[in-house]
Amino acid sequence: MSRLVVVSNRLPAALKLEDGQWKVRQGGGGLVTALAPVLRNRGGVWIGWSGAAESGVDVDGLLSDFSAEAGYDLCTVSLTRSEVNDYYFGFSNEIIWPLFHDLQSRCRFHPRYWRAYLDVNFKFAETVARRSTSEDYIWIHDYHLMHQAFFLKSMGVKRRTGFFLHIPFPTPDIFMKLPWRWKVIQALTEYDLLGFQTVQDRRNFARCLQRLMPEAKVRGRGAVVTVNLGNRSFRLGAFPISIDFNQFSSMAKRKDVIGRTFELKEAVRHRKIILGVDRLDYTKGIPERIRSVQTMFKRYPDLRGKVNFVQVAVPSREEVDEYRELRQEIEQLVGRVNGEYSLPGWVPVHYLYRNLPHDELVAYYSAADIALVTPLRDGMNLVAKEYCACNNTADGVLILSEFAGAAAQLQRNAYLVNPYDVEGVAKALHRAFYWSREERRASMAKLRDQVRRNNIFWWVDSFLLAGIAKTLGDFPEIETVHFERS
Ligand code: ADQ
Repeated sequence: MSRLVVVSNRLPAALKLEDGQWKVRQGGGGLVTALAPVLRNRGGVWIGWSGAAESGVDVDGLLSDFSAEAGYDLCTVSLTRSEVNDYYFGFSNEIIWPLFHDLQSRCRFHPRYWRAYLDVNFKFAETVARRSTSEDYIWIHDYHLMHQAFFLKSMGVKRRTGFFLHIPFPTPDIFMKLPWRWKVIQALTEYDLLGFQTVQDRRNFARCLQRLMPEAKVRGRGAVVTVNLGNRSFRLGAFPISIDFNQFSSMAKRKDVIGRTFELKEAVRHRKIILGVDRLDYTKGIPERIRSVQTMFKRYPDLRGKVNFVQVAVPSREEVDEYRELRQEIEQLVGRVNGEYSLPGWVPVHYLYRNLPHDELVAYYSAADIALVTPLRDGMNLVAKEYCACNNTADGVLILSEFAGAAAQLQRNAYLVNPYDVEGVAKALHRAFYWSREERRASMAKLRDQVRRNNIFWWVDSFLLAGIAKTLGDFPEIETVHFERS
């Protein structure tokens, strides 16, 4: 029986040092949100780094309870402090992350980072080789681990491999800045299937490939195409990631969540709520968004006292100076707007810097009249989809950046904006505020339909069908391991 082996930089459970003791915590971020429901109770394996760069910690012991609960095995790859610094903070987050989000001026192209990236990829590939069989399907995730198929092949290990890139793939003029561009492209050609969030990303990859390897021939049309390269071929596809629609929608209908939603609305005296929810990252366009809200209050005095902007930001990469500076910038901007526009009994911007429990996040989504999702660039953006799923009354408005992958799917019924155009975003907010109930319902009902149909299970099935002509149903659920072990 073949199993799914998921490989990603981080495991879905993270080890955190709290009061001098290591604790297991459910990991955050889009990838975990998307993949945890996929492996649950299917007896597969998830290989990744635990988040603890220390030796002498009984990582396996700490994670075994989590594995039993989750219904699949967690297998850790341990990293040293300097590997974490150079491979994760360095190559992944100071080179690939900004470059692939079109922010090349933020890149630091250190040769040391590249070497560490290769060493760590090799380490991961050794673990994959050891923990899988030739029957398994190896599904590798994201830009940290682009060299897995390359190293498995160079070790002589035969595996069926698929790679999914969660972030955008840049155009050739940006990608060509990467000093190791040829080696990265070559490594990616070793996968059997390469998945991207949008057709645009897939096209960008094909153009970079043809620029660097003119002998590569791309054939076919539609979502999945074939590349012939020498005596082998592999496939490229666009697979827009999604969410577990029913889970969000039904949580929003829970009595306690409805109660909490009401409390949130009451707290702002039933004024309209504009909501932003993001990991605190410079790609998410949070300062630009606050400036747009500021411009909205300046240009449209009719909205003063009638609307609240709530920004929820999840702490992210707090060790990095750039992220600390971004946090300060956001806090100053919030202070400035509130200083300028507050009235007795009304504070225009509410800013929450924390991770919210799932039901609390859903209550915020349900309470919001307008979701303001304006990343400068984003692979997909799950927040946009989560907002639609929670909007059971279907009378909210989604304002969405044209540079989010989600725009390719949701453009017809979301209000698309350019996040750099603060005047344009302010105007969109003003218009959305006055949309009639019928207009809101017509658009939101279609958005919900789209997200309901193209949900996370549809995403997994499309990837697996393209990769191995199987669907999730071919990896049937098993008895919860939890009971067998106790
Ligand atoms: P991320 O950049 O992390 O993911 P995103 O798609 O926005 O981005 O997902 C963020 C996730 O974090 C959402 O599921 C959201 O619910 C959760 N979250 C946000 N704020 C939260 C809070 N305060 N408390 C708790 N949870 C919160 C990367 C890519 C994206 C891509 C995803 C999936 O950068 O472009 O959509 O992977 O492929």
